[in-house]
Amino acid sequence: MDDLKAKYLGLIAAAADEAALEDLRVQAIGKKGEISLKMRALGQMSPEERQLAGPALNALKDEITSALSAKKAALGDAALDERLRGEWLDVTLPARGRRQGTIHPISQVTEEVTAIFAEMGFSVAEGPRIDSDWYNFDALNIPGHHPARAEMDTFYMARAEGDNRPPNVLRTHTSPVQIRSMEAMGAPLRIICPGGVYRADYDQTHTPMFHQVEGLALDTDISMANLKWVLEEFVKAYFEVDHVDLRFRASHFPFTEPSAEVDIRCSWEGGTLKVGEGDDWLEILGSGMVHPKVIAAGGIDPEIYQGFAFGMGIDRIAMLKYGIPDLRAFFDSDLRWLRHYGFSALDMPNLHGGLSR
Ligand code: 2NL
Repeated sequence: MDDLKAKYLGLIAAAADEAALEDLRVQAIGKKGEISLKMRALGQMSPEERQLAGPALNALKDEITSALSAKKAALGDAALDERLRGEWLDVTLPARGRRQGTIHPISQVTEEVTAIFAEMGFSVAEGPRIDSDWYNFDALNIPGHHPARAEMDTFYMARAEGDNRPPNVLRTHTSPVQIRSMEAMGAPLRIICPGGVYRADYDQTHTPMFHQVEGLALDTDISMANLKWVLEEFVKAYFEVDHVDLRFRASHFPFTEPSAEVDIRCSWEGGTLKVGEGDDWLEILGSGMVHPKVIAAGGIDPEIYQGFAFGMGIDRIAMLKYGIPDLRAFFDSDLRWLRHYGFSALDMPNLHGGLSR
């Protein structure tokens, strides 16, 4: 028994890897292992012999089992140490100049818009891209028969056979995020909601997925004057000019009353856009005072709170600011295009360091 013990404990201590350890386990205490066979032979012994050999064999088996698992753990630790040594990395080294992609203009513009509105006290809210028709339409005062529903070229999700609930939709605007934010945070509220939206439309100026940023400010004393100031500040900061003229044109949206589309004064000299001068007007966003029904749909009392909302296309304002002629190139994943129009990951837009460099 002592010889067996010395033999196996020695072999286990010397095992080089987990495979060798497993071989030893089979050899010693596997079904036909040396110790297992001896245990099987207990049946042929006299009761006196068995009383001595049985417990001793059991103790030996236990000892070998724990030696095996201790060695296995030690081998695992050693393997981990080895791997950590091999994968050691000095994280304080400067980044390699092995530039593959760049920051996409849509990401850049989203960060720019976020930085501008953050300065004015707006936080960013996000939500699901697949949402119920209630959040996408009804809550926004767009009932089932409303022409806006048909006009939106909505993508509908499939329902399981026999499920007669109205189908979910790919959100056609980021407004459902604003309804969810009203429900979750109540008023007063100042948020912007940037993100991808979907409409079944594809041509020179439309892609089935595009990006929008909407804004919402609710409080007890908000008027169109606040909307005008916020948008003026935004346009100046975004186009990085000291002066702009805005033109508010009466319009109609189901979710705002009154509603206005906003144009900015500009010129197109030699094909490049100059904001703040010239005799042309460029439409950049839609806006208005939030419809009381929409405030109520967000679980907020429209007798106490009112506010403004606006929405604009991120892709569109990115094309305008950075002179990108073709919308569809945004979604081509062409590295050459991205290297031309993209931005450095190390230049984070902020109002003090400059939005774009
Ligand atoms: C456009 C027009 C707009 C809004 C979006 C909004 C959201 C809520 C309540 C009220 Cl929750 N309004 N969003 C309001 C006016 C216009 O977008 O032309 N976008 C590109």
